[in-house]
Amino acid sequence: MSGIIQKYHQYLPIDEQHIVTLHEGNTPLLPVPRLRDAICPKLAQLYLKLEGLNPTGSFKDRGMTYAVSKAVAQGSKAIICASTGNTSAAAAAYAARAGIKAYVLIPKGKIALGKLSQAMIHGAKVIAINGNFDDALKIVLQIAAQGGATLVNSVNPDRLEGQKTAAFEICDVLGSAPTHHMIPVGNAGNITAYWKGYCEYFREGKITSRPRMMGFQAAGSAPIVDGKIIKHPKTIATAIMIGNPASWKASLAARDESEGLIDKVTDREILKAYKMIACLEGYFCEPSSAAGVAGLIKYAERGYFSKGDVVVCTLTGHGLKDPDRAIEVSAKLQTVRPTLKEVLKVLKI
Ligand code: AN7
Repeated sequence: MSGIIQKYHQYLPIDEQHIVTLHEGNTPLLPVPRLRDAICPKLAQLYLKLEGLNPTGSFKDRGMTYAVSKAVAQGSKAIICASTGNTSAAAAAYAARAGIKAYVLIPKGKIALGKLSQAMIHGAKVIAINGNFDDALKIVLQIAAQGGATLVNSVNPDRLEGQKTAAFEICDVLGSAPTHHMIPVGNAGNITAYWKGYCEYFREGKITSRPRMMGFQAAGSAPIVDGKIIKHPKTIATAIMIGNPASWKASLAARDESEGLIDKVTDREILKAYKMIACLEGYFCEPSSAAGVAGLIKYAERGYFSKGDVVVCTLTGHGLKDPDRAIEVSAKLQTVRPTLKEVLKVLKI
């Protein structure tokens, strides 16, 4: 067993001795027939790429293993990032693994508790700012420019290089590319990275077609769709509450070259998808992760798909990151006296 750098070493050049890995990647590509039948029965197959099963519970580990390895190779003793939560969790973990420092800026009160706990337990220096993600990113860009620490936000190209391996894995498992790839969009790094991965495999003849990239932002936080920076982004999907995406331009190229689209889904649509994935297939993702599936529902209802299409939805992060939201959207927990009679009364069986 090894991580993505060893597995795809010809695509991620670095000296073996500098590799910092938690054995990320190789995540399941789960066929989900019940979800397919509920959303769009004419699809040949629907798969979920379970990125929440990476070591820190999100897809960020793919980019972080390579960015931190490169930082270490260059002699860096510290990394820094702004984050809506998952990047900071991964940065903190890989810095701990490498024995270097991590500095993290987060928007106060706007990151899920599980993610905050991760950054803290791994020993990162965490600072909350009274502002949003975009404010935090501006500050860390300045600190990194002064040379105090290596920037590991996705403006660091090594992050996207690592993240493209998820597309490789999908093609390796299927033996071909899907027809459509549905994915949440925040900073728009991941959609850009997947497209890069598909294009590299296509150029090498490992796949003979490429998917349409279908990205989905949250409606209150959809700068790419609305065509303007959103000063005060709002959504329950805190991971993608980003008003000025770092990879804005590159994601437009991914959209256009793939003849795909980037659209928005409402919080209500995101939460519906979030619950469907959990209830119909037994997999628990965080709300933001469900944006791609929410987009699938939206476009299936419009009759967008054709018979025989093969669709992959990336579920970017694990549900346990944000347990409060799961409890909030579920049936109320009932408490009764500890007797058989009382329990049977509530169970109605
Ligand atoms: C679960 O952690 O930006 O479009 O700072 O955590 O590549 O930004 C997280 C983003 C989707 C969006 N799903 O990916 C951060 C951060 C989850 C996420 C995204 C994020 P990009």
